[in-house]
Amino acid sequence: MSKKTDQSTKIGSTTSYVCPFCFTSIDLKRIHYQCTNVACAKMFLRKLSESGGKSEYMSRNLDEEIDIEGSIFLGKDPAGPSPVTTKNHIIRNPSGMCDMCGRPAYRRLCPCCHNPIPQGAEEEGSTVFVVLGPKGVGKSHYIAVLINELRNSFSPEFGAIMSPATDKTTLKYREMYYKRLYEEGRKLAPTLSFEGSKESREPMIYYLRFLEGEAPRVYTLAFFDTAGEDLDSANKMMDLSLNSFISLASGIVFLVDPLQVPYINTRIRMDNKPPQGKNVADMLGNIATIIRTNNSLKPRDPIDIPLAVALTKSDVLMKMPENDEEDGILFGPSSSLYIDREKGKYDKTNFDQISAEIEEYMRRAVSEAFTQTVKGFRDHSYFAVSALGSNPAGNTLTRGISPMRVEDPFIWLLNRGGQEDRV
Ligand SMILES: Nc1nc2c(ncn2[C@@H]2O[C@H](COP(=O)(O)OP(=O)(O)OP(=O)(O)O)[C@@H](O)[C@H]2O)c(=O)[nH]1
Ligand SMILES: [Mg+2]
Ligand SMILES: [Zn+2]
Ligand SMILES: [Zn+2]
Repeated sequence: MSKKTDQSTKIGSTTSYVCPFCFTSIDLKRIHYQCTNVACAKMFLRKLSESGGKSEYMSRNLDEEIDIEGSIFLGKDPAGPSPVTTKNHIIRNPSGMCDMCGRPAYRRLCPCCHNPIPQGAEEEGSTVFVVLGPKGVGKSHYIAVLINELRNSFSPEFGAIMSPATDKTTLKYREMYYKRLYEEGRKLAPTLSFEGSKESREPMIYYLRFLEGEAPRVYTLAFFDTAGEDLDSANKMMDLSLNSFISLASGIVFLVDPLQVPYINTRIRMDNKPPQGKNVADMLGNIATIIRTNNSLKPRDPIDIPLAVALTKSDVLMKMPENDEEDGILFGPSSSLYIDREKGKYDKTNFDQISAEIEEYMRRAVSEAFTQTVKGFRDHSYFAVSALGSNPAGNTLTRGISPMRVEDPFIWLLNRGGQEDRV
């Protein structure tokens, strides 16, 4: 798992690093720093006021300087009433020496958004996973449940520890996902469009530390939840600058909702059936076009970003058929989905078996055009997951949350790049 794909080797090599917060590819030799000595911000502000006049860094508080880059990143006016401020002096000099106390500063910041750059960025780069798919496919529930599973089930299984990178991630996950789903037992609301909420642009970032082996490895994982309507057309994705994070991703999870697929929708018998959705081949085609444009590839060139295609809500496909028509779209008892993966390792055989079955299923039920578009991604695999484990009736999750195989695409993505059996 320590080896990256071609794509991420390029972006995670010794001097360039993709900031998982703002998706800028930055040169690690030209970054900003922050001094942990709180006397330095005070000294900086005192010097500014002694030299007379007003400075763009002076806030209302005498011990806090204005973080101009951080303010702009969060859509706040640095000269306005509520800019982002900090008690820790920011050093915009790539030497990393504090211009106040003269000592080296160890806290490294992205020069664009002033979020932290972790230790190990040189070696491991950042691993940005984006979860994409049309409206209502189940992206938010999948991300919410995946994070919980990775922390509480995957990590102990694989000898890892997953921790949030910043307090904002802790807060965002808790307030926007965990509380509602796991404490209140309610479904999540549809995600707001990027257009409206700039704060939603920030992904949730976690550090995943593998403790076993000769050298501990640390991965920076960014989970990015998009609103389905923002992915409707290539133009819209460009307008909202979604193209940069998609094109710089180390892995894409593309979700397909079986209930929105016309062939399945018309045959399945169930309550609370959602309406049929748009053509998923078109949406994945748009994503492929955006990546090729952004990464200067020709229209038929293979894409190097690994693609995991996952069928969501598979709980609804794992019931007893009520008639022959249903029988043709459900996963019977001989399905490979019922075979457990071997724990604590990358079970390639199990994943290959599932991938072959789901690919054939999608070719039949979705379209040949879809499986062809998937082939445009050099490294791809198919999965079937369920975040909730059952179909919710109404807004409350009366049957609780019992996820199925949510971690599979993630285990596969972590094992891209040639070295198998790493997690
Ligand atoms: N049966 C079943 N239904 C699910 C599952 N996950 C989500 N759903 C249903 O699908 C609906 C949409 O899920 P979301 O996670 O909000 O979908 P989304 O892709 O984030 O949608 P947007 O944010 O609007 O783009 C939910 O309200 C649930 O009713 C699952 O694992 N099983
Ligand atoms: Mg959502
Ligand atoms: Zn940044
Ligand atoms: Zn200092």
